Amino acid sequence: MDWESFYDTHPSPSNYESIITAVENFVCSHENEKMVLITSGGTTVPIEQNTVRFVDNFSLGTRGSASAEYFLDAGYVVIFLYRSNSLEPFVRHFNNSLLDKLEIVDDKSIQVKQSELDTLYPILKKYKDAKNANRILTVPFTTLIEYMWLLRGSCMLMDTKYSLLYLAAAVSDFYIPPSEMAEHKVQSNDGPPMIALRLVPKVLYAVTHIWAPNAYIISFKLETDYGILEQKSKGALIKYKHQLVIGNLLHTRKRNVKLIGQDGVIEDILLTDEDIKNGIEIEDLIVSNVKAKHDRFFESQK
Ligand code: 9Z3
Repeated sequence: MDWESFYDTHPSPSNYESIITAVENFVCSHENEKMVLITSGGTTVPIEQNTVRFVDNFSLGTRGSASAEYFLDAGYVVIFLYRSNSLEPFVRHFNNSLLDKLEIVDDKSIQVKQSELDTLYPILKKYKDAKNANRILTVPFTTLIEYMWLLRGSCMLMDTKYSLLYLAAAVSDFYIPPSEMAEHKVQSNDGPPMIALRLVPKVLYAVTHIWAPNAYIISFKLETDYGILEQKSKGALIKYKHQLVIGNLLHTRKRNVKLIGQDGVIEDILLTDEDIKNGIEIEDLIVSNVKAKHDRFFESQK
C-alpha cells in the first residue's frame, strides 16, 4: 500500500484536529525561530480493536528526551512527539525517584531534601524556563496510526528552512489494518491465532519530497547487525534524498552513533568509559554536531 492510500483508508484519531490546532498555534507563535520536531519512543500495533494485546517497537525514549533538552539549550524551540509513557525531557531524570527526593515538613508543606537540591534545581529551572517561555510542546501518541497522522500534520506545518526534523522514534515496519483485526480479545481456546502483518508505507519519502521539502531532515537507522548498518543508512539517503542518517546499533546506541551525510562522509561519535563515568551523554554531542550542520544548511538556503 502506498502512503496516500494509507491515509485514505485509516481515519485520523478522534482528537486529531485539536492536537494539530495546538501544533499550528505553537508553530505560528515562533515564526522565524529555529524549531525542531523530535519524534521519540516506539509505536504500538494493536492486534485487537478493543486492544488487550499489541506489538511494540523497542525504544525507551532516551535519545529523543535527552536530545530535546540539548536542543533547548542550543536555542531551538521543540515539538516533542513521543510515545505516551516513554521518557520525557526533564522528567526523565526523576523517573521513579521523585518521592525519595522530597520530605514532609508538616501537614501543610513538603520540601525538597537539602541533599537533592543541587541535582533538582538546575533541571527544574530549565524545565520552568522552557515551559514559561512556551518553548516546548509535547504531543503524545500510542499507536502506529496515531503516529502516522501526527507526523504528517506536524511536518506539513514545518516546511521551512528554520525547521529540523529529528526522527528518532522507533516506528514499526509492520501493522494490522483495523479492518483485518479481531474486534474483541483474541481467545486462546480458539487455538493459536494466525496474524497477518502488512507493510507500513515508507512515509519518509513524503516527508522529504512533499510535506517538508524545505526542512533539514534527519532519520535514524536502528540495526542489530553491525555488518549492514552503513549500507542500510546509505540506502536510506539514496532513496529519500534527505540530509542526514544517524545510524546506531541496539546494544551500543548510548556510546556510539554514525552520522552519514549525502556527501558519503561518515562521522563517528564515540563515548569512552571515562566520558560515561563523567555523566556525558551522547545526545549532547549529537545535538551540537547536528546544530552546526543545520546552521550551514540554513545559511546556504538564503
Ligand atoms: C533510533 O535508532 C533511536 O536512536 C533509538 C533510541 C530508538 C535506538 P532509546 O529511545 O533508543 O534511547 O532507547 N531510532 C530509529 C528507529 C527506527 O525504527 N528506524 C527505522 C529503521 O531503522 C527508520 S524510521 O528502519
